[in-house]
Amino acid sequence: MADIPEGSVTILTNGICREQRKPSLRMASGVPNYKIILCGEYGVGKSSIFRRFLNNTFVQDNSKKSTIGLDQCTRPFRVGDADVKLTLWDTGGMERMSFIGSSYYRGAHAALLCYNSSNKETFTILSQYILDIVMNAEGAKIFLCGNVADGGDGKEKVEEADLDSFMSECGDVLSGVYTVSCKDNWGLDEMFQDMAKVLHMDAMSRMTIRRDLIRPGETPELDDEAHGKKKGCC
Ligand SMILES: Nc1nc2c(ncn2[C@@H]2O[C@H](COP(=O)(O)OP(=O)(O)OP(=O)(O)O)[C@@H](O)[C@H]2O)c(=O)[nH]1
Ligand SMILES: [Mg+2]
Repeated sequence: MADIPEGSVTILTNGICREQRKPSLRMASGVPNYKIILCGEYGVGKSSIFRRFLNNTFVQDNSKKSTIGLDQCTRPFRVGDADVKLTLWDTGGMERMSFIGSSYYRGAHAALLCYNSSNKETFTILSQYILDIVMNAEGAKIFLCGNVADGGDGKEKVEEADLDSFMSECGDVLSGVYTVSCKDNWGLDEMFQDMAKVLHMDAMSRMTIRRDLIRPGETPELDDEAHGKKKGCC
């Protein structure tokens, strides 16, 4: 294999080996790039959200094929008068505990925690995922996304009262709560745009706080430690 640049990770995607830079956030020399990982139970629509982000498509795939390996895609966004990028990472539930898992969580600025609003089982397990994120992606912001707002053909639906009670227990650790439908292409653009805004505003306020600590001539860089301190969990 060719020399891997410093700070890169090697990813296996469906058997294909490829290299990529470890995400870091350079504020002075380039456009800030925020890494967001998709989390949540099998079949909640993580890859469907990824596809909407990638090329605005939807696949009604009933073959129950789980995502294997990792995938990632970067898109530009505008926040106020600043250019920023979001890089969305997708993996299947089965990869979470494998060796791939650590690359997935490493350097994440945020996790988009997804559930299927027409399948309550995917909702009741959310606190376990929050714990996972807090343990493995220290400092990452957590955004909650209820997919399948079109109703789907699921089992027991997630009611407004379920969400209210979850929010009263775990609301403090969430930086945003969204409802979307990948099928109807509803709520997704607004969600990505809002996440870009929240992440960038947060990074900017951290930059202001850290400005006094940066010596002249140094490039300010927000790295893993700079995302913030470990949050508590519900
Ligand atoms: N009705 C409806 N179906 C959806 C929606 N989003 C995804 N689906 C369907 O839900 C199924 C699972 O979607 P995926 O995107 O593969 O789910 P996943 O979370 O990536 O699953 P894993 O890779 O196994 O973890 C597919 O059949 C999708 O077509 C939605 O908004 N509405
Ligand atoms: Mg998937």
